[in-house]
Amino acid sequence: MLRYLTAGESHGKSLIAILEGMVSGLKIDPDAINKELKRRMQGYGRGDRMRIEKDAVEILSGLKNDATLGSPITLLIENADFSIDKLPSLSCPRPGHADLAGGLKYDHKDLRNVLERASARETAARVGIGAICKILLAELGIDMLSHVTMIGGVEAHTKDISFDEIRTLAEKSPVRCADEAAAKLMCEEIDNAKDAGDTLGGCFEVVITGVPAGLGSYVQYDRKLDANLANAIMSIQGLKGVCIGLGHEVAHKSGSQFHDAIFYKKDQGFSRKTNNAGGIEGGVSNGEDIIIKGFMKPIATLKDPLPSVDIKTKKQKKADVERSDVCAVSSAGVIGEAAAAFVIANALCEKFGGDSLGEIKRNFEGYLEQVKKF
Ligand code: EPS
Repeated sequence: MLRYLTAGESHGKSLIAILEGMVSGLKIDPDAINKELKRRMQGYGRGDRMRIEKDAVEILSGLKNDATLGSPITLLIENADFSIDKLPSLSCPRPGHADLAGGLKYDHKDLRNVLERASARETAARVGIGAICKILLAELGIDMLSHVTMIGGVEAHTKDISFDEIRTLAEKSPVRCADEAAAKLMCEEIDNAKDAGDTLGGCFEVVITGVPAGLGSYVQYDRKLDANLANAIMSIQGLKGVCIGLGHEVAHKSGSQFHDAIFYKKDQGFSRKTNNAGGIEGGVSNGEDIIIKGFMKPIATLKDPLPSVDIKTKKQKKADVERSDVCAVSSAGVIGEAAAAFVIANALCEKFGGDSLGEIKRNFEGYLEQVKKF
């Protein structure tokens, strides 16, 4: 079983993540982690903090000569903006942020004590964890991408574009959107929102390819792969919805329109011509691409703030304003990949036993043979 914890405040000294249960013998190139950290920081609409930080990982434990030992792996990412003790206190909660609910819960009269940990800055640590999981997935032939499919009501059209093309187009887009015309409109919407002192949310898609049939299980609620992916994606700051495959569109379809008919060819095995289920049936991967959509709300810090109440005076006041992003959906997609990579890596370790890379690979390949002969 894989598990991890993160620690660190947004403007504290650093972020830390500890990953436990990763196989031994996996070569970790810190640059592969740094590449993911950099991807997370980019995107049209991100705020000034992303110009201050130079996210880079230091690996404090779990490796010898760049290979995993099977012991806990500790990642450290320094905060360039280490200013927590000097920052002003906050008393007017921002609607949509954790400020008020967190203040009530922990009895914090300075709402900065809430936002420091609630901030999406924490996701840098999670992207570090996901980057290590992706290295394991790559060893087993599993690959993934993310791309933005909607910002501020502008929808991308990518239906007939291949996995590789979507990745190439998304990686060079300022909003990580594979539809260039839509990306241009999304940037305009972000500009308009910024000028109006407002913010935007949207939707991203994660596509995972090469996952064999049989990850997760239908036998118990907490072993369902779709439920575990939904949990991981929903835990990303600002996420309000997750769906697998067509997701909420199921409500518009009949059974014959929705379900993916099954075909068989001797040399290819079982296959589908559609993938409305998003690669998971009954909580179990079915061998098709896994498709996850995440829906992010608009950032809660508005430069033209909504009405709020000062928690000290109880007087009606505008919500506090902090440095923030106008739109962070492009980053959320990268974080979504990391969150999904962890869940898939964990499901692989559960199914194939994961003490060493050699063992998991051997068991994985043996199982693929079994599936081929089914
Ligand atoms: C973030 C760092 C934060 C914000 C953002 C995500 O930096 P700061 O608060 O210092 O400007 O840019 O966090 C939020 C949107 C939020 O609501 O907390 C990051 O590293 O991704």
